Amino acid sequence: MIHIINASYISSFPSYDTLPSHNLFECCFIGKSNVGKSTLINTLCHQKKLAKTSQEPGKTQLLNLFKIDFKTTKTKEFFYMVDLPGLGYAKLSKKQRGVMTKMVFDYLEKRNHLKYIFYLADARHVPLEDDLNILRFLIENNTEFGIILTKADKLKPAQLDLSLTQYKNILKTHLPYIPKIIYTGLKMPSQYLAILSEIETRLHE
Ligand SMILES: Nc1nc2c(ncn2[C@@H]2O[C@H](COP(=O)(O)OP(=O)(O)OP(=O)(O)O)[C@@H](O)[C@H]2O)c(=O)[nH]1
Ligand SMILES: [Mg+2]
Repeated sequence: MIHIINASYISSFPSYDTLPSHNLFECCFIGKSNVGKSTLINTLCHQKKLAKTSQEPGKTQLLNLFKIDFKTTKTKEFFYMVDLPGLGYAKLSKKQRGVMTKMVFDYLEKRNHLKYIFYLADARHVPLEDDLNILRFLIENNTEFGIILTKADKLKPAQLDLSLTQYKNILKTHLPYIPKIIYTGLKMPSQYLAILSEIETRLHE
């Protein structure tokens, strides 16, 4: 298993083609505003303020690049994570929303360095048509991706089971296959290991 030993913020970029070039693994976190993308990056990296979070949706507005130092039993290496603005943040003007949506989708579609996408959604809600459209886009775009259902700590175990089943059932009827699903929540360390394991299997592909 990989261990993240350090993580640093590199910079924020306004478009996919202004991000620096590299030849390492890069993954990103997408999803609607406020689902917990920035919080997840901080938890994975054991830092409270690496990626900026907020109770107010719409905190992340640019493509934020982080360098992640990790070690295995044999080596020390690094890869990159990108924190993305939330999709469909209602309080922005239509024009601003359009700019941000284009920034995110251009990044997903055109960033050659991007090797894996984590699609985050709130474990308390079933996927809606807009979620399904994004998932269909990811499938059509041929990028490898997985789903992370966040805020599972807000559900009782039986409710979480039910939510997961309902989520999968809806995907089954609307998508050609069910992607890998991991749930996370505060104080659920094994789930974070499952995410690192997804990253680890793809680091050197
Ligand atoms: N209980 C609980 N709260 C969470 C979890 N993940 C995130 N939150 C809270 O949800 C709020 C939003 O978290 P962010 O990480 O800022 O969400 P985001 O997806 O980055 O939001 P944008 O940058 O606006 O797109 C914060 O108040 C977090 O503390 C979780 O797993 N459990
Ligand atoms: Mg954020």
